[in-house]
Amino acid sequence: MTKLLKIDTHIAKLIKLETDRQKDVLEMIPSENYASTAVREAVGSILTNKYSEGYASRRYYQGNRYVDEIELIAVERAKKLFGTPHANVQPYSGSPANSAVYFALLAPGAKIMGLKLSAGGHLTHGHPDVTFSGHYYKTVQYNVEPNGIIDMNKAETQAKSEKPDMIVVGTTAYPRNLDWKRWRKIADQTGSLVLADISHIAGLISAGVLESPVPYVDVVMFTTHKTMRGPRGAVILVTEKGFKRDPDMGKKIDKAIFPGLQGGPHDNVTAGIAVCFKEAETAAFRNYAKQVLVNAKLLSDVLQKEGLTITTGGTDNHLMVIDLRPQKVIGNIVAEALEVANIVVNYNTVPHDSNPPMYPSGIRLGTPAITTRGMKEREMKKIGKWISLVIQEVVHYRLPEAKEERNKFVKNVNGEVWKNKKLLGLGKEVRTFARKFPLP
Ligand code: DSN
Repeated sequence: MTKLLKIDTHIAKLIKLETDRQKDVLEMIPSENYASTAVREAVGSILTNKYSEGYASRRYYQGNRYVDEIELIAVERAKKLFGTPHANVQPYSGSPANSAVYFALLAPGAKIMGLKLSAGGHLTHGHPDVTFSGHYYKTVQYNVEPNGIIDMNKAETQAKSEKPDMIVVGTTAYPRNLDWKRWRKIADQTGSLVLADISHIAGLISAGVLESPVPYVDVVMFTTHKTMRGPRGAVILVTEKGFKRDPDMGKKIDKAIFPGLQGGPHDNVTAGIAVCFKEAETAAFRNYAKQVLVNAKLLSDVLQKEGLTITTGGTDNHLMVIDLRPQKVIGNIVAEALEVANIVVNYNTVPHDSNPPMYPSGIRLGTPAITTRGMKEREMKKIGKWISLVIQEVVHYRLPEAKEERNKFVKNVNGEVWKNKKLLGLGKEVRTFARKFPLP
């Protein structure tokens, strides 16, 4: 970054500091990962200079002969990797991709049924209050049981009584497999379209270690920067089933992305997406995906042996949620204390959490990024013990009953944990350990 250092020293220095931070910590937010150097070279390339509104051979700008080829390669690789007849690689990210699917296939006011945010769904899956998906559509939300698992019989009863136009099957904090086949059966009885949001698990599905929804659903979308390990972006796929239901589904999705919602695609990102799909075709990536699952399962076993509660009692995928209600400490404080120890997670609601989302009772963590750095079973055992140690260190902090005291309480405790000698000492140990596993 020699030029950047000259032109804008401040930004260059901050990027350098962030690079060091990424090297120093165990990145365990399950939606984060490390893109390869090849992906980052594509994203940082001169393709950022180009405008190419439209689609290959149908652009509104001249000079797109190479961009056309790049986008077509990305589309063909997506189709091949997931086995679908149609792919759109232009969505800027997950929320725009979900918006486009709704705009393309639903009339305003249509009914969407999606998993509740607090149960591990996503805001755009029909949160009734704070997103477009709840404002411009009628929404009905399904929930998990107190054990954290979706009861498919209940989901079926709810769908039959609500008759949603679209069922969204997808999660951001759900550690169990999704029953694609059963959802299809339900949707066939209610006449609903099915959208699979596989943002978290796309890389694991493409590698064949988790079941693909493609044979069962109409549309699939995913972000490309999580387990897919590409740049920040998203893809929408239309399946054979989708085309059978509506032969124009592909065209409708494309039109909803451009000109419906977006302007010019980010061609540098499209190139990065093409590269990550090429990487995903390799045996090395398939081995990576297998190891992500092995690591997650082992880590959840170790944490449970340490006496911690994992929602649903374990994991089938790359993530887990620790329920801190038995310890009576909130996720915010544990997440901050873990950061002092150089372990980075996010605080999260647990199923049927009685605490508000600002002060939830859990933390969410996963293995995609640490597995990219080459960590395996031996390392999971160490990490599980460290996490448990950190929780023990902050277990005595109790959220005040009075709402007006809570914000100040969290601020004060967070200030205290950054002075905690034990946590700071552990932070040094974790940093030395993390540095042994280079970033791509
Ligand atoms: N922000 C993503 C996650 O962390 O799961 C979902 O969009």
